[in-house]
Amino acid sequence: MDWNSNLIENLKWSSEIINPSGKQKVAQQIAAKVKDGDVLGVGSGSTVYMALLAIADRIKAEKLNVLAIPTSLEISMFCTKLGIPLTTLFEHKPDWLFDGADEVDPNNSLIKGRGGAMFKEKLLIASSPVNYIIVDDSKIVDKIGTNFPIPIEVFPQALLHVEAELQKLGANSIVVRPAKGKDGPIITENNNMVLDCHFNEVPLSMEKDIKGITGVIESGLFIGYNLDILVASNT
Ligand code: ABF
Repeated sequence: MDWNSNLIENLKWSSEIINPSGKQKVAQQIAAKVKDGDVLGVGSGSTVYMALLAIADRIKAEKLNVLAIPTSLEISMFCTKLGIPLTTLFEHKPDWLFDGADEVDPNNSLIKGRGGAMFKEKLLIASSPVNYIIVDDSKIVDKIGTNFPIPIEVFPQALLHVEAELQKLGANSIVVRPAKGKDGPIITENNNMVLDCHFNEVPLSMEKDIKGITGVIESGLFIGYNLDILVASNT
């Protein structure tokens, strides 16, 4: 017997309401790249939602066989709502991936992780041969770390140890990310906490230095990955 999926179908998603035209154009470009038989890595963010809507239209109209590997539970539910079948990294390797970002510098270094899903996002980017990152012009910066802190997912018992080690790396502000709308810290899908950190400088070695701290699961720094940046212009 099939599950009654009304619960998921009735969920509302902000991207269905907010639909700026620049992002919409890039979402259509992403959807146009989909080929029958593709396994897609699906990141998070508003343009990702729009691209999924456009991809779902193509799947229906052209009866395409496409599988999605999602980076979060939220994206899994959105794919399910749209009728896009899911798979996992156990079963498939992505053919290509699309995702958003919070900052991009001229070397294509990124800060990601506003949604706290950077561990899975990085795992998918590392597993995928082609990665499209969709940003609007407000995300383009000369130096990453300008507007956004670097998010770091931390095993909770390691919090104080990681804080001390981050200070040694030059962190000048470290904040435990609070839960939305309630007391206490945000808890990731992996049952960890997120530290949002500012550094005066972010050298090329910083991603590896942070990852080298025992207790760090992953950071939202992406340096030296194979990325194609697609800019959705706001003008
Ligand atoms: C995910 O969504 C995160 O890594 C990033 O923080 C955020 C970007 O969302 P949007 O494109 O809506 O700004 O990609």
